[in-house]
Amino acid sequence: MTPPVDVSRLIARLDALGRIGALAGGGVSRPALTPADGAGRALVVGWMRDLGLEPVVDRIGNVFATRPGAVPGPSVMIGSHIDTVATGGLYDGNLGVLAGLELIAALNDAGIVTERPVTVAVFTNEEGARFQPDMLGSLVHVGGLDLAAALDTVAVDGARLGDELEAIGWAGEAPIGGVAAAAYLEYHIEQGPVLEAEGIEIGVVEGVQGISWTEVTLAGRASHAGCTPMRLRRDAGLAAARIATGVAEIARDIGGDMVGTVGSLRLRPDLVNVVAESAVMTVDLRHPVEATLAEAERRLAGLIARVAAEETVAASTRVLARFAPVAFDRDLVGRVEATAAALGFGHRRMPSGAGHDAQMLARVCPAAMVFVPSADGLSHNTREFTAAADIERGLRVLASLALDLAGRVGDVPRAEEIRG
Ligand code: HGY
Ligand code: MN
Ligand code: MN
Repeated sequence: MTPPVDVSRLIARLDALGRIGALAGGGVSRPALTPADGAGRALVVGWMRDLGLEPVVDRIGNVFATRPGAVPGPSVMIGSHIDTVATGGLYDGNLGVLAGLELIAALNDAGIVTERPVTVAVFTNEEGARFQPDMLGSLVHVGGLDLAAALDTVAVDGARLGDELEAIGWAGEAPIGGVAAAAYLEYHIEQGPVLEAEGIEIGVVEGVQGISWTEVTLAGRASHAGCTPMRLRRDAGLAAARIATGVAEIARDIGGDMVGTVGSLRLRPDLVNVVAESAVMTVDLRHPVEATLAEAERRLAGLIARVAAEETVAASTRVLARFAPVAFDRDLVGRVEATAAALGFGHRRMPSGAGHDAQMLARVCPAAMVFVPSADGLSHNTREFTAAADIERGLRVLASLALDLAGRVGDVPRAEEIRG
């Protein structure tokens, strides 16, 4: 049975949240623990209170709002994130959190009493673009990262995570891991081209591929671009460029699902007539099979050593994130599939190319995800878009399954019934 969810109400909330950090020309910029993130949190927590929930904030800033069930205990948790990359869209993360609120609203509207509590969760710093690793808040929640170490994480802009959390007023007092989940569901846009290309309405996500993020620092020597013979240069910019092309060659040579990305590359002094003294770059490698991801990492290490020697620069590396592939709970994945089928939606099983908080919750409870198509396969792009009809289908799958998992004790007597 599907609670009476209202997709227009969900879309209105997506639009309202999207106005916080809105970019001229479209898109959203709400990087983790910036004032825009703080304002987004305040809006969402206000909606939680409007729905009769009492949100709690833990010490890493995760927010949990629970609708009580007839029987106290671990809840059915619906979660995701509302921080975005700096060139983000309306849907990445936000859809999963606001769909959870829409479920709560529908349960309230219908007067449904669930057996289990239902919790909506907002996890801190899922994106990992400002503070690494990604999925940091949910990783701390499940005990995968020490709170003190997380609070001492330094951003790419030099800020300390704990200071930023205090500065935006979202350093909570609730203990880490204090809200237990019996099961975790995350509703998310696919962020890639598969569902749209195949004309399929629902993605039944079987797991998340492995993720390897490395920061590479190359130290050469600044010199005059016009006066320094090529043979005498220690050009960090050239070394970085060779590594960047080498990353693409590694991914293409391994082939299949292997992907490799150099998303950030900063040169110093970054001047037209100066041979670059230093380069700091990031390498994002991903693959569904751990052994293959490890092979790509080995090849990257060899590439860096070889280029550094040939260009006479010093190279150092720092791991920013490393997560092995995660398989979601088989039974729960099966129930996502069965729910989509029961609702008559076309569906297919698939892996997630992107990381998600669900991969962390999977460490402590059965977790699964529901995907809907991304227009043009775009995400982490201001043109990110998912049509209302697609949003509604995913919402109905999420709501139906969540109510099944929570159990339905019965309807609270409606006021008119009581009056007789
Ligand atoms: O990078 C990712 O996969 C996610 O967006 N944090
Ligand atoms: Mn996301
Ligand atoms: Mn993202």
